[in-house]
Amino acid sequence: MEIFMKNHHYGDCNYRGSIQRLTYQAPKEDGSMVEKYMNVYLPYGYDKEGGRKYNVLYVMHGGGGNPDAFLDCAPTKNMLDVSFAKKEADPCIVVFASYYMKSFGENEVTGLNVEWENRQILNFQKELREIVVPLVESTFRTYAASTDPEGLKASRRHRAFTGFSMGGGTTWYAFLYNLEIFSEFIPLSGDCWILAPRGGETCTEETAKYLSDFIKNGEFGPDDFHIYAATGTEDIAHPALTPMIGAMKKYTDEYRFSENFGEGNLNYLLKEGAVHSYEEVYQYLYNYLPYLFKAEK
Ligand code: FER
Repeated sequence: MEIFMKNHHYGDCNYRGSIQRLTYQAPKEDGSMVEKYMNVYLPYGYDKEGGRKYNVLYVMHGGGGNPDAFLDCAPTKNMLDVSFAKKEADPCIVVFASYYMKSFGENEVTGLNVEWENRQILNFQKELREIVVPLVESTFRTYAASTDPEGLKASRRHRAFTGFSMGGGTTWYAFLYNLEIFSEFIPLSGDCWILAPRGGETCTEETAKYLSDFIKNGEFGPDDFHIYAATGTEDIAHPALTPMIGAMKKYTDEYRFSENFGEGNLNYLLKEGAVHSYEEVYQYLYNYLPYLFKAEK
């Protein structure tokens, strides 16, 4: 199927959002604390419209990255400014966080140990639920009336997660471990590693069955979430993500695939010729952004 993508081109925009840095302490695996930060994008007008509440999109970088990666490696901020200024998408708060348990600038990542990375993105789910989301949503004007588990659950329709590569893997884990507090998921060029690294390729059918059983046996049904997946035909994630989505489609009780974005609960964007890079995946985000947060409030 041919995908008709729109392309964002960097251009002047007079309605610019701002970016604030939030720092926080998080516990490492050994219990010691580390100072971390995240970048919080506040859309244009945030300061003026006192009574307004905002949806929140959480964004995760790829392997070796940091909270600045999406902002440094692609014109993501300009894309957000333009989307909101042109009213293509509803203005939302966008949070750029990190799964690494370190202070950035200290050490360099040398080569990727997939087992270790897989553990980090899984461990991050607790920090996401217990520290990141409560801090962001008690600081800024969101739909969370409170940031205890009940308050976050009640506002789950107003919270989405996306990420690139290992951040795409983090997105699948957010789906499996934090569906109580998130309803929309945009895995960009990353497959689900719940059974094994590159499980979408090495154990395709088992991974799809795991994802199906998760919904079949869980608290939330097919109307309670939406997955917008994407990659490119020259992307290293293509041999893992494409067969995995294909296998998920067969579980029609849980996954309602649609070629029309925003319809069903599972969409897929496969861009001809696109490689594994921030410059490609931020464009997928641009295409999906208009469909976010449209569900019944
Ligand atoms: C994937 C392809 C590549 C994926 C992760 C990667 C989680 C990561 C590669 C790297 O960081 O080098 O499908 O899924």
